[in-house]
Amino acid sequence: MNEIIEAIKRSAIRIKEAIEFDDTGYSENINSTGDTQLKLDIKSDLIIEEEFKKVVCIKEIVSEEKETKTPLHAEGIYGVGYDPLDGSSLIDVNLSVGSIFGIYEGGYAGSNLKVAVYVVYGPRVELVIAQDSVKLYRLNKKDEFVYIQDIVLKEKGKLNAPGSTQMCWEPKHKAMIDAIFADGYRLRYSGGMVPDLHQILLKGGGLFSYPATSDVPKGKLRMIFEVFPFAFVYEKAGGEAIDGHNRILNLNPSHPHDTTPCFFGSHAEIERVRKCYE
Ligand code: FDP
Repeated sequence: MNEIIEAIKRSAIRIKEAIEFDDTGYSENINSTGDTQLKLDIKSDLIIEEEFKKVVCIKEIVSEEKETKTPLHAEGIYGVGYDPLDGSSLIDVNLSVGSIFGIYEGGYAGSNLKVAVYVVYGPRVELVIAQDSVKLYRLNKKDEFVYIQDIVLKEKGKLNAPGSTQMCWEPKHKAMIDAIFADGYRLRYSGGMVPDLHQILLKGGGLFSYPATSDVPKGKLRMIFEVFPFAFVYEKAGGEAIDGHNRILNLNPSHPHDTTPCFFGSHAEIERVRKCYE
């Protein structure tokens, strides 16, 4: 497992350099979700694949940027699902973006997730590893990730990050979001799930939601690459992640790119979601 984490660190340092200095333009390619890929999406995906190829315990990888799984080492035991550069369309306006990794053993169900890792490329580069606990590291001048602190959510937070297009929300969802704001929560939403979820984790708690809507009835965010890893992080930090009804980590996708509605937060906010959706 340590070898996988070291490969993620090497990838993060290379992706950080690409974000800082490479062309931010679009390529000619369209990925399996239908998004036109940025040159940086393709480069980040290649960097990660190159680094993971050196790690023999990885059996296969599945990237948000590719339609199908890529076998790596027949003797390997882990499958890694990853989003190489989440929120990449925010790079041209110089907002934070991230990479997300889920390390699975025995298939890509939420219950098979062993470790989740994400990297935030912001004013600083930070790495978060969730195993038994959730640990925050920061890149120093010598290209080392230095331990900063454990991340633990409070019982109730103050931030609200409501995703998707409001005109497509169900009335009950709108009523819940309005009620949360009426209770004094502050809006924090950049449009990049990595920095938005990271902010809630570091500021002690709150709610991030990406619900089922009239335009995306099964939600937008992908289980294997985005939702399961963050559900794992939130649970290990003492919070919760549900799809409105069920625990996210009990879900089992039938296709690598399956999506789900999702709600991440501390206990108090997730309890509100349960009451709204029950
Ligand atoms: P993006 O499409 O820009 O890559 O992964 C999808 C994602 O970003 C998340 O990072 C983000 O939370 C979400 O989409 C934002 O979607 P909305 O603009 O629909 O709220």
